[in-house]
Amino acid sequence: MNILLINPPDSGRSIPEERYGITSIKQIFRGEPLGLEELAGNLLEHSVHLVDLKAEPDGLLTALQEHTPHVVGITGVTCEANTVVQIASTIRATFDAIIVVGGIHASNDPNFFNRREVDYIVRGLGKQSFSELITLLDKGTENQEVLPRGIYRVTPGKALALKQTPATQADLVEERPPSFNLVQPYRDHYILEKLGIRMGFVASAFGCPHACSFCSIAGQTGGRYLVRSAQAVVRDLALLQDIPVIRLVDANTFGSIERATALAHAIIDAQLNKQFLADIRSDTVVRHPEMLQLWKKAGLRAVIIGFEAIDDSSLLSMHKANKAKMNTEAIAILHQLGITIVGDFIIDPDYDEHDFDQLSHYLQNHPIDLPMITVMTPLPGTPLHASLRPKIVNHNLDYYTLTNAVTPTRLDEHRFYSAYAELIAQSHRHAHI
Ligand code: B12
Ligand code: SF4
Repeated sequence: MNILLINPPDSGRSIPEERYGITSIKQIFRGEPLGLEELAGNLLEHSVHLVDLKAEPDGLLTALQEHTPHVVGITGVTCEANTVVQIASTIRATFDAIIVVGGIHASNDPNFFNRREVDYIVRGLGKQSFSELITLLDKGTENQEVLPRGIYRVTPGKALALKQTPATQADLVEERPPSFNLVQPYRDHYILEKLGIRMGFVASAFGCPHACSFCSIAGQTGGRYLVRSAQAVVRDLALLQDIPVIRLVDANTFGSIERATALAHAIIDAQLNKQFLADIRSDTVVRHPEMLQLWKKAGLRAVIIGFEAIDDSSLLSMHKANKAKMNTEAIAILHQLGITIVGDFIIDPDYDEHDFDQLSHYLQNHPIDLPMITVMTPLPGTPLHASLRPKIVNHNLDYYTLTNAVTPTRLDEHRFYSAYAELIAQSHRHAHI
């Protein structure tokens, strides 16, 4: 079959920009659509193409005309969900293709895509199940057989009959690497912007052993934490031969110390000569500094840590299962090891001037190389969304970029975004990674 995989263009809207002319808050990141490359890696019996509309915003119609797909697969995060529907609608109006939607928003909020513009919704990892769906469609027997796990045929006007489908090791299809070659034409777009260096993505783990209330990662694996073998990860790294910096895109690369240690050894032995960026929790840093030392030897250049908040009561309310003291200790350990810290913080729409001052003071007094500050956002499908639902005033998913307040701000809204912008300006003054 001809299959076209589509990465949506940069999406998302900005309240501070639209209402107050504050342009410094909206973020734009770059990187390869690894999820789609992973899917393609398990569709080798078919003719698969990929169009990355982030790198080539006008590429959709040409891609459709050139590849005349029988099936299109579209991915998307929450702030891209409306754009995904628009793309599906454009395709529906002009081409006769089966339209499948998957990714993090489809996994967490599948009913959003339960509409006429779409044919199938895929929840979870999809690498195995999507390939099985394609086989059924290819044979023309899809109507007579039970759909693969996590896949739903749309039933517009009637809620989907959802089932819990936790992912298993088999869903990783480790033996088949991502089709990195599909994004070759776009490689120059995937750079670490500050340094102008090419950066590639590799996945080594899926899901997370924790369950923070605001986080949508649980939807990716149905709540499970799954790791790939060191051999499979090293194989993928070696495939990205000419790429010097690799972002391990896992939500938590170090959720299994045993596997993370084995992976560091395997990377060292393979002499790949690459540098890495990876996500880690602060309590893992504090409990396992020796593992970080090993990873430093393996090429770990920077870690991304969800510090989220500066006091225990806020961490508790987020179900972060961590302490502010751990954050401070982790900063000292990483500093000593010479590992760059990218630190995520979440400001609450309920913030008053005092809260902004306290966070500002914390950032001035802790050596975090690049603080990343987002607004607490109730992403559909998360426990936070369930608890904040009655307070949500903005339901347009275009604004769910994690840089807009979709619940009311305690401060005057203009003041809230001005204080937010000041915090970003202050924290980025000395930023470097
Ligand atoms: C890499 C990454 C990016 C890349 C995305 C590259 C791309 N697609 O173009 C970049 C840097 C561009 C990016 C941008 C953003 N990101 Co981002 N990103 C990630 C990260 C770290 C990894 C994603 C990844 O590659 N995973 C590995 C792949 C293999 O897994 P996957 O994408 O889930 O795909 C698998 C399945 O979901 C499924 N699947 C996926 N798509 C499809 C499609 C079909 C048809 C099928 C069948 C299956 C399927 O199959 C894949 C293989 O198993 C995640 C966190 C995480 N660990 O997941 C955050 C994450 C996805 N990002 C997030 C956010 C918020 C953003 C931004 C909004 C940030 C911002 N403030 O601007 C922007 C959105 C882009 C925009 N403005 O339009 C959130 C999303 C939360 C949500 N529910 O919306 C996450 C979860 C991080 C977080 N903070 O919680 N991001
Ligand atoms: S530790 Fe990180 S990835 Fe895991 S649930 Fe919490 S925020 Fe999500």
